[in-house]
Amino acid sequence: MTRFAAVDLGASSGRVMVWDGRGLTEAHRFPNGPVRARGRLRWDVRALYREILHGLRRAGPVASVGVDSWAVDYGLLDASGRLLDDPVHYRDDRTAGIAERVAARVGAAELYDVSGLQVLPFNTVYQLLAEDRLDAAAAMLLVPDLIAYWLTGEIGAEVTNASTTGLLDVRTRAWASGLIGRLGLPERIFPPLRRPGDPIGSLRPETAREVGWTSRVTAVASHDTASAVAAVPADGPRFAYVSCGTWSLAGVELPAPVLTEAGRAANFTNEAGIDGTVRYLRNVMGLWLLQESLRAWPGAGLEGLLEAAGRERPFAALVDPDAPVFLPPGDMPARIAAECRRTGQEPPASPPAFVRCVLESLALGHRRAIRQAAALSGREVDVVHLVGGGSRNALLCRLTADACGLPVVAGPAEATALGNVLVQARAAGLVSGLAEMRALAAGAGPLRRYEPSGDAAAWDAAEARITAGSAAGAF
Ligand code: ADP
Ligand code: LRH
Repeated sequence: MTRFAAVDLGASSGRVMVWDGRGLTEAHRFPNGPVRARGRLRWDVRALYREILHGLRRAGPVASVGVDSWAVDYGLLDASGRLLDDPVHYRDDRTAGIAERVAARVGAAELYDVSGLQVLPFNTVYQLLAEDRLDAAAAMLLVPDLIAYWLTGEIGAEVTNASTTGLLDVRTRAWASGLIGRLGLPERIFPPLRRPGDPIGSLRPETAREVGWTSRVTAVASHDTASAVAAVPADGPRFAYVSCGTWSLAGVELPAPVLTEAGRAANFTNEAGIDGTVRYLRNVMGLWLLQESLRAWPGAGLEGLLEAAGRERPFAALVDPDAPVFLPPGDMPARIAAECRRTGQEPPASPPAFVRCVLESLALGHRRAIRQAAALSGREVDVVHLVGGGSRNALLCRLTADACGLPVVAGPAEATALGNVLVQARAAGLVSGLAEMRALAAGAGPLRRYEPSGDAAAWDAAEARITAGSAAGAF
């Protein structure tokens, strides 16, 4: 049996998973999160690399390894290939005001026409413009490309993740040299592009010695969301997805980008998927709202809180989950309470009430993004596939089905790692194409179906409350 390993770095945990042709097993899981160092919020990428090597050692020999992670963040290498500093975390505030300055200089419509990307304050393009080490940089490597470089010694930029930089041409999927030049960014730092399935190289001899075996490393859809969408267990085109972890990425899969003014105004993104597909989606703030609330309640268990939240009064308090005030780390319950007060609502009075507020607000965020994606693209949607860690949250799945008025199929929870290994299996000639990948994903673990059962008028009224309250502006 040919085995493949996925290195999958999420914002809340990293894991090394092994595919044996039928299912995935976890070789190693380790926590991840922001660290403060040298005046910035950063990722401890060297510690992550040590965990990855440990995971690969535990995984045992495989035919190939693939690496994916969250998008947009990068490390800079100097001319000798050394990392200049730990990557800055996308929740750091160094990009405050930069998107507005760029829009004033280049024009927001023109930027969108080139890259098709939604404006998020942390897009790589804005981070690079806030960078103080560019002069010393020979290469900019997005996080999975940096890990692949350390594993193999080979430099490149995988295209699905490159599409989140704001500097990739959405039509040609090549670096947007004209835009890069106009923004005064050095062309030399953008490495040659590679596509999912391309060979990257073999483990460096010293890496192979450390893990105890050797293998090739294959480019996968290295943007975690692209891998997750590749493993959505859909059996036709009429589906929406929510890739639900730290973020909820909610939208549809299309054969070509939608670059309309209406899509830009709604801040929809056209990110690159595998096989030329387009992930037409919006970022919804996701389970970050819950993760960060949990940090404020030491000792509270997730399972008990979710159970209690299920018994809380519906629609007692709602917030716009995408309010920029929720983006940075910090006291999340206090910020939710402040948003409730600002919009004339009584703040939740207990942790379960906060959790109820977060999950209903998120379900409404999913509804808004999915309905807008369908309307803006013309794609009809019969079912919502909710994948990622959030698919283990039965209350959130039920609320999402009720809010959308559509069935939700929940799972796989490890869709990202599945998409990662299945691209490798396809590159090895063991899997035929996207349809077979999706069939394998559907068979790889239990899926749960939630039929919409809620009161549609109550959800319409809840949405109107959020829309009325979002005067502060959402992404
Ligand atoms: P990321 O890749 O962004 O780190 P994951 O896809 O791993 O995120 O999802 C992590 C989230 O999944 C957690 O924040 C948590 O809310 C949710 N989750 C994980 N396990 C469970 C569970 N057993 N029950 C409910 N929610 C869960
Ligand atoms: C999800 C994700 C998302 C990006 C964000 C930075 O993990 O990759 O698609 O917008 O992280």
